[in-house]
Amino acid sequence: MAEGQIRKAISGFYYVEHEGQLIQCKSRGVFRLKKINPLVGDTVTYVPDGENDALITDVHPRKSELVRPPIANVDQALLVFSVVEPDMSLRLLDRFLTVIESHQLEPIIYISKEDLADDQTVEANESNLTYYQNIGYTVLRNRGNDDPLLEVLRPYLNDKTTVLAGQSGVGKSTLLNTLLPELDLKTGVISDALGRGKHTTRHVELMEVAGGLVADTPGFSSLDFDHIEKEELRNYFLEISEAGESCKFRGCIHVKEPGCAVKAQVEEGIISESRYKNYLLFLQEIMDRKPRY
Ligand SMILES: Nc1nc2c(ncn2[C@@H]2O[C@H](COP(=O)(O)OP(=O)(O)O)[C@@H](O)[C@H]2O)c(=O)[nH]1
Ligand SMILES: [Mg+2]
Ligand SMILES: [Zn+2]
Repeated sequence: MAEGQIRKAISGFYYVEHEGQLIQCKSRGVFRLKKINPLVGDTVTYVPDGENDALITDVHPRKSELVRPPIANVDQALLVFSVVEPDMSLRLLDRFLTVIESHQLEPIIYISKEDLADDQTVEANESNLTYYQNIGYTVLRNRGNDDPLLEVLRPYLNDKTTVLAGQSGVGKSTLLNTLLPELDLKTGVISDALGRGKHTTRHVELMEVAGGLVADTPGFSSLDFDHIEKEELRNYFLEISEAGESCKFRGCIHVKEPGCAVKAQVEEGIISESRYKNYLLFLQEIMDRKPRY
């Protein structure tokens, strides 16, 4: 018996890293009955078999688990946003941050393609991002593909398991290729007949990058709030959560309750209007959700 970490999964096979080698494994048939689904990122026990594939016999407890993409034991999400092509959307940023916070992952916001934007756009974007920095988020900016910023990013990846997230075309594969040139991932967006961006990245794989592990996946393929309750959402907006401690009512969800400290801070311009609007919008989305049986 030996222990290792699943680094990739392709058509029923798991590739388990053990002392620098990838061991091809199958999982025990009984896992299917017990509904145990080994995930990339899992630490597993396996039994080597001289001739055939090794057999995974045990999946160790996870510290985190994502469903889409299916991956375990992730620490943080590197959230890639481009200033242009596609344009930066604060609503999408807040949506990503909410989902990431709800999974207790640490977000790092990474801004690409500043070199393609005009000064005015870059400036407007910068002032928006300063707000996110002030409420406690790490924001890294990249002005071009060979920016020394990559050196700034490396320490954040060290010793961490990072999942990349962001819309198609923002520069996730480009970023990974720059960090790890031998990777040679396909970049660029190929459109299919329906005009949707087609992901060039197909399976989930953890790669050793800058002293840590990074997953190049299509990112969060779903950004819905199905797993979030309406009383929970306020916890995922850091500044709303902090201001909310001064609300008159303990259960205040900061909509129209009297003595709401969050609304007061929005009126004073301390909490950004766009963040609060997005909070209300997401709250509505959660409240409109059809009950599940
Ligand atoms: N000018 C410029 N182009 C970039 C930058 N980052 C990515 N690109 C280009 O944007 C396109 C999409 O990038 P890609 O890495 O495939 O995006 P992904 O879909 O997020 O993996 C490619 O043509 C890249 O060369 C950047 O910072 N500046
Ligand atoms: Mg890509
Ligand atoms: Zn309140």
